[in-house]
Amino acid sequence: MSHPLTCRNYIAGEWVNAASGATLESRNPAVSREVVATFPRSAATDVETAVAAARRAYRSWRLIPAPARAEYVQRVGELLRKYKEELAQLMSREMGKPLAEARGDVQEGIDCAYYSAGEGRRLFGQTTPSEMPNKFAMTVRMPVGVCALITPWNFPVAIPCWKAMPALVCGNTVVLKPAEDTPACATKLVEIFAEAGLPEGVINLVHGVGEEVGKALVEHPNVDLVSFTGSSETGAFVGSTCGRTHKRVCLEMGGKNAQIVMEDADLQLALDGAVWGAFGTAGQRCTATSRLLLHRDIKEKFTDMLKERTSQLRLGAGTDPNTDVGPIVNEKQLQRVSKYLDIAREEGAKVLMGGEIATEEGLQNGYFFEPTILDCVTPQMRVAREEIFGPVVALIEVHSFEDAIAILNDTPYGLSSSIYTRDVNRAFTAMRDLEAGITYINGPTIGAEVHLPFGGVKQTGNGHREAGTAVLDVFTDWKTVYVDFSGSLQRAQIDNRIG
Ligand code: UN1
Repeated sequence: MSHPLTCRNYIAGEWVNAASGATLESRNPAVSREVVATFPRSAATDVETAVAAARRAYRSWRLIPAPARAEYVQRVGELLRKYKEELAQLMSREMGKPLAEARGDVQEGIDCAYYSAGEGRRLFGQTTPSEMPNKFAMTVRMPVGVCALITPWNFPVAIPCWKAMPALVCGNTVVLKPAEDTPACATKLVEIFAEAGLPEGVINLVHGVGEEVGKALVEHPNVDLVSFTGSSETGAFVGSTCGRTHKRVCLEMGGKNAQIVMEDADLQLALDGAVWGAFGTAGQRCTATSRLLLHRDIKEKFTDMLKERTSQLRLGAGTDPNTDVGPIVNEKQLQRVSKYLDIAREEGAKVLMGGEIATEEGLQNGYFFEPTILDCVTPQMRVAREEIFGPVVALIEVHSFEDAIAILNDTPYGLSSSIYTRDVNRAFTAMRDLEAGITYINGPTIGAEVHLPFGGVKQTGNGHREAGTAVLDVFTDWKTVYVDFSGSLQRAQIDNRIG
């Protein structure tokens, strides 16, 4: 058991405690009594100083040329490479994901740094003819201002990077409010931004509880934009508050992602995808596969294969290299998963495998839930409709391709989707008809790459996308510029018309 780390807020280039001096602790979910870090329990006054610092810094940061801003982000990427292993170990300890996945999380941050940095030399606008002679028309991207970034614990490096890196390249300044479960990961990440030499106030970090710090940020009149990833319940509050206070808001919320396995699929490939999609990160991804829609002709065979493979998964601490499935992040989430199992049983689903909090030797001090397969699930059941965020997958039998598409779409969410089939016509039809922001053909529902848009339709989001060039539309405003070099007044729509 190592000594707990002391995390602080980072405001105007200084590492500081909360004004009140209050602190909280993060714990290792594999060994629940081990304190990983203490961190400030900040309040509205701390948010006030952080937002003021970001506002001051914005005045000069927005004037630094985008390629130069991007160079800082490039440097953050290089430093992330240097600290990759250290950060991955810390992440595994603080939120439990297996080391290989924690390394992937940091890698996603590195990828995002290099990709976003390249954007500093593009940030393309458009030029277009004016309807007048001797007049020029174009669009340029302008920064939005002070951005509040509210991020979850499940990707404690990748998601803050997804948001902060493009925000900074676009000329905004940032106040990051990370999840209370992963303060040490956020602190290390912001230390890296500081080491890259970013001017003071360009990135600020305020730790604390969502209802206190997150709320104060979302309500703050000097915050111009909120980018939020988290639960649908909190997202509804964030969205409505931003609506009321006229802020731009980007919301990434829940998913109830499904993988379809048709009767013509490569079953071994579909199995690999299902196990990775359902149990990777212990199902704690918004892209996790929580429903498997199995064609009736292969359902029995595929279910046997799935049971066999699932029974081989090793539950354990993320820091143990033999672990396949790590713990649930905290007690509250563990209870939530457990509650869904009660609901599943009451609704008449059959627990084929798992279904309990793990109590074996070595696991009983952590928050471990057995990898769980639910059978006889119907699309109306709550376990088929609500996000569980744990290692639980629901099997639903489908009778045809059309039936599979309809059931996949029969949820309020629309983040990720997948179909395994060898039929190219079905693959393209699925690509068109699945109501989701992301569709994988012959691949699992997880594993998005940073240079492509990420986000969902329906209740998953609010129409914005992260990553790819699409994120530029979140972090910039279009300015339309007309340059009239005719030397006389030219009236649009009136002068210079043929009739
Ligand atoms: C999330 O779960 O919030 O596509 C993000 C994936 C990862 C990102 C997941 N690259 O599964």
